[in-house]
Amino acid sequence: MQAVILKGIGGFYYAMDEDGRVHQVRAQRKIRRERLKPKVGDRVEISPGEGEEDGWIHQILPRRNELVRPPVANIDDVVVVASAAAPVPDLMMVDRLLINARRARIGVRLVITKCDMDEGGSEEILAQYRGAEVSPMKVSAVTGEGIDALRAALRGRVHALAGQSGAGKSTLINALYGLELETGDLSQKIDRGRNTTRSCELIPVPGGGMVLDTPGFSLLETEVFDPVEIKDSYPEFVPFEGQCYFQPCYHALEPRCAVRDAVEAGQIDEERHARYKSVLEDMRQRWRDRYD
Ligand SMILES: Nc1nc2c(ncn2[C@@H]2O[C@H](COP(=O)(O)OP(=O)(O)OP(=O)(O)O)[C@@H](O)[C@H]2O)c(=O)[nH]1
Ligand SMILES: [Mg+2]
Ligand SMILES: [Zn+2]
Repeated sequence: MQAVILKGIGGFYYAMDEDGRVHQVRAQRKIRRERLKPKVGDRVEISPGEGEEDGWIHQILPRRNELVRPPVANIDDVVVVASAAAPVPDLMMVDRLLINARRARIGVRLVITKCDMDEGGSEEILAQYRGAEVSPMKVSAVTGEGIDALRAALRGRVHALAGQSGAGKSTLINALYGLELETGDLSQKIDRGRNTTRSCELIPVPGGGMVLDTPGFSLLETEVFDPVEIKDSYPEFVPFEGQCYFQPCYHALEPRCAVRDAVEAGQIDEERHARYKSVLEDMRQRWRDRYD
């Protein structure tokens, strides 16, 4: 029968079948030999165990998409969570999450949370993502603002929440679905120097969708790829593509670049473009060193 892997712990996997029953299964030797490691979100062919016995995974069905860290597959949307208040949002991290999700062909959405403590922070963030096609939403887990609208937007979809430690991902999932995932206050996170959320588990939610909580600072691992492809993850550059003097153009330092002109004219956010240039520089370095 077919099932979806909800979580994996030490060689055991928990796979949910079409009737919502969860089976404890292990990967057949054939799969291990092929060096295929089942991932959370994988659709698998299983035979359930009898009684106390474990069942077996016979086959991993082809993946629609996958991420390296956390190792998950077949996600519809990555919901990037950033805080309107503390911790000060790390927008470089937001940009990198967007790039990774878009390269993996996963939908993206930017959610600004803690809007009950907003003193203008949310508008400052949103201004930088005008034209970036991130379907932004503002929410607060304290007042409930925006929670129903976000739940409706995510209905029936498999979505992973990602973003900085302390941004409020687990708290938001609890508010959306009435769950009791562990959350932690900011001072504690700094003292302990680690994330509150550490595991990676898909949770079925009403409406046929599933949610995945992730630890802050995960989802960031990028493969090394040709730096000229980074701009493909910036929808706000698209209207100017093909209008630059040099082709292909990196939209970084080249003269007579239509994207840089658009930045000067205020049509593309300056800080987002500045961060783009440093992501580009970093990838150029890694691309040059890729055979070392
Ligand atoms: N005022 C306010 N505080 C919030 C809101 N959402 C989360 N918080 C607080 O922010 C802190 C961090 O929340 P978590 O949900 O643990 O953050 P996280 O993103 O899951 O963090 P990691 O698991 O470490 O990645 C907690 O003290 C929450 O109570 C909100 O909407 N408003
Ligand atoms: Mg958490
Ligand atoms: Zn250009």
